[in-house]
Amino acid sequence: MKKTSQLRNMILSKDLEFIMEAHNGLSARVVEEAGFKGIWGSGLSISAAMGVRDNNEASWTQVLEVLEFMSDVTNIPILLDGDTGYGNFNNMRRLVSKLEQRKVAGVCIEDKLFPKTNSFVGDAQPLADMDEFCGKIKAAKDTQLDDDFVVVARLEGFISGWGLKDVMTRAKAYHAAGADALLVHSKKSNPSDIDAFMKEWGGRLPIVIVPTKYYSTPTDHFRKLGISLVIWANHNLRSSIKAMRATSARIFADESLINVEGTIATVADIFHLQGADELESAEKRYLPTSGKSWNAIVLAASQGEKFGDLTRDIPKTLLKANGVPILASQIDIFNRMGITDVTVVRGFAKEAIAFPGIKTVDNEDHASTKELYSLFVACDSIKGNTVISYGDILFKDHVLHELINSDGDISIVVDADCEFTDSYTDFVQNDVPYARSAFDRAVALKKMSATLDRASVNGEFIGLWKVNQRGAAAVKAALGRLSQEEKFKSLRMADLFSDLARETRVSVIYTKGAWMDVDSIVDLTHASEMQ
Ligand code: SPV
Ligand code: MG
Repeated sequence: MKKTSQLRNMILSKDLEFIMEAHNGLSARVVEEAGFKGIWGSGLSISAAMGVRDNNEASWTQVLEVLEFMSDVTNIPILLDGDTGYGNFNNMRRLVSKLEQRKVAGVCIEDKLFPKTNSFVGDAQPLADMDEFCGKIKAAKDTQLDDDFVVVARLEGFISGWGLKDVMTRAKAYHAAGADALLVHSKKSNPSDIDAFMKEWGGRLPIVIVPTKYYSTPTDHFRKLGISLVIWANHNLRSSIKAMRATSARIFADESLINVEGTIATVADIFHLQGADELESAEKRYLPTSGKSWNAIVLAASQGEKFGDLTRDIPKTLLKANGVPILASQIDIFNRMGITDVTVVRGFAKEAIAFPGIKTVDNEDHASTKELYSLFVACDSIKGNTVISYGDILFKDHVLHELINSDGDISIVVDADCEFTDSYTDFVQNDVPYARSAFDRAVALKKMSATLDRASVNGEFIGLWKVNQRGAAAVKAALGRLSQEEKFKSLRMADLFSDLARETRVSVIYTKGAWMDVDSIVDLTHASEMQ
């Protein structure tokens, strides 16, 4: 329901309703969370929170800015304490327009002079000319575009020491001018002004009160009088002053936080009030999949016997291309993409793999097993939104970017330009061959094997792939199945993918180049050139 309609309903309802003071976005959120159906945008509190006096020292546009924050972060209506309307009827018109634009549901104006003085300061404050004030009310009502916008006329007669007769005369005039409700203010410590007014008024318009000074009057008394709306006008501001003073004094005296930590709101509570949860879910919806929620597994257990002396003491993942260990390049590329949760499966010469910030899992059987078993030991790190890579490949940022932004529960990167060499290669057969014209077609893996018939080969798996949550579950289930097989320890990644491709869709992302398999001295030289 529109905020204006909510406020109008409250004012018109038969029940006694309550609104609570707020003075900024944060306190507005607190009021809404407490369960209140509306907010009083108190002039006293808003000015005090700015550190200035309640004498229109803050300009009306500065007040408007505060209101905009309050309105943006809440779903309940705000009734603004509009003081005297910040000028004459013309200023009032502009105020109403600006309030409506900011979804502020209503405004209360008081029959005093600009610049106003708070009702509890001094005695016998001069009142506005009655007819001039009626003009302001009419101007406000004529300006509002939304029929439900609420204009409350506030009677300061009792505050200024006038009697019931004069207050009543003005009340009738403001009613006739089109006010939606009247706020009858009193600074007595008992409700006698209000009692007298209500007796005579007889329910012609809804009545609003601010029982700051007659706070000990039981609320039921107001109910019985037929009051429509009670404003608790400044109690959040006052409570915050007391709490802040106590905290500041304690920390100042202690030169420590130890005695306050348990007595104040947690930082998590601040995040909650700021709506951090909403941002988190919006990020999931709107941000290109950032690495934040991703993790990576690098399968880096093998020695790489082919490299002879180069890998006598270190695993091949630590071979340097252009002076940088392959694994370091991979970690770097993951970090650049925002993926900081990186698990490296170590095996041969595991002590040599020690990079800051990485997690490690060890494949103790590295000498007699292949990369699939390394993945199996890292099973707990297959969480969903996980990138998995062989530890002996280099790839360009855009390849990883395309992979993590791709749809598909399980996606693998396949180079359509594969070579047929003596080295072990994960050849793939897909349902759609690579073609320039089919660049945005969805492609699925049919089979992966090192021994595919050449004619059916559509490319080579580069050793880089990803899973989302569903994909992770499918992979874990497949690993579970395969691990029952006797020859499990000798199975390869190709066996996993062929198994998966039978059960579920394995999406293929074609690339041409932009990666390198550092599998021979020759490749290593090329890798240096690629960097
Ligand atoms: C305010 O909250 O600013 C009010 C109410 O106008 S009172 O302070 O009681 O005047
Ligand atoms: Mg005020």
